[in-house]
Amino acid sequence: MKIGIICYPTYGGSGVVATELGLGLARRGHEVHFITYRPPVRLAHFHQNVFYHEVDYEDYPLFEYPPYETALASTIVDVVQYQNLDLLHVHYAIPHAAVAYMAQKILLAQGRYVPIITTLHGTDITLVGTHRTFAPVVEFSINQSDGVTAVSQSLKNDTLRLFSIHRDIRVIYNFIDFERFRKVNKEHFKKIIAPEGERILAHTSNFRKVKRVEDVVRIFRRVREHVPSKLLMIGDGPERPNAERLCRQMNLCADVRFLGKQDAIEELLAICDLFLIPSENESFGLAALEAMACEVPVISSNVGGLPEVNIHGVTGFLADPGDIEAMASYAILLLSNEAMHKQFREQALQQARRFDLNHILPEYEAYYIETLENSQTKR
Ligand code: GMT
Repeated sequence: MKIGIICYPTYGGSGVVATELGLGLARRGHEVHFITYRPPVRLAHFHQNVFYHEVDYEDYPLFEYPPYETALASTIVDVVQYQNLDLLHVHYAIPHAAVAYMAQKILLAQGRYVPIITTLHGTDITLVGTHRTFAPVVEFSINQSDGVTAVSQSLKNDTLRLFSIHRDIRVIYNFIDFERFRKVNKEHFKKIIAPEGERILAHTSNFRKVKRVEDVVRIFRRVREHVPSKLLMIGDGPERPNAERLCRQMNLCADVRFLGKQDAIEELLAICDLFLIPSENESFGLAALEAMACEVPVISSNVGGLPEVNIHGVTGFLADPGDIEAMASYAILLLSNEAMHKQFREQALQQARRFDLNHILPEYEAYYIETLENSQTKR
């Protein structure tokens, strides 16, 4: 198949999933065309069967708001025509589903039908998508897509609850590439971060409000009172200055490292003992899955799709968002009991295996074929 992938090229989870999916499909012999405004972050190397098309944008002094959607639609039309694509797979509904719909209609006027699959990722539904400035467009473009997937059962339920949807939504879970995410020996590195054998806790995110990053710092303070430990804060975003300020106020700076955006997350996870993800909302929690694949148990909130990934009392523990005391107590319990910690590490890996790329990728392939077949009549 010749597949066009439209996504955000940044460090956000949807862009990561889209890129890893494209690379996986290319390895299985499909021709994959990324259409984005910048090369996706995880598309760092040359890959056979993978092509990159930058959105062709022309600015003009009249435009107070750049008409990026128009430029993206025009680029999609051009790539579909020139590369003869079979299918468009758009990640994150805003604005990609609506833009793809526009491109589809332009192409149809030229006598060509290209089916669209929209993958819903999270905040496009649960947070931004429901705002009045987006909701009618999100709802319409989901209903108009030829296929729609959600990355968890919880996100599917949220979509059906928040919007008036009269079509099926397929749950296809996010996945993990075990070639990359697995525990490797980085003892020398561990000694630098935790020279006295302290426990290492980690958090990775894009530091937005929804991640409750300050809770991570507060949980860590409680843990550190009982267990000698260090905290790695990986990623960047609007809440980072607040989290750093809180560390100063709490006199934690000697034990907390803000590492900014990192490409080799798996090397950092390799030295970690516990992962914290206390989000207000989380449709899936890819960051938690990446940790579990590296044998790191997870303390998370119990919202959205997190309970589908992190199993309470098995791969880690869950608590209500904002319940810092409970999360800290669970962390202390796990870090103070060597046998339990070892068992949770093993169980985290077992659970992560359910989301192996090699299981999930064929689900996407099958869904592509099904969608192509169902859209035959529209051609
Ligand atoms: O909101 C984010 O943190 C980024 C966002 C995205 O779409 O870029 O992530 C969402 O999609 C990820 C990949 O499917 C999921 O693993 C995240 O749970 C989800 N984030 C939220 O729901 C907050």
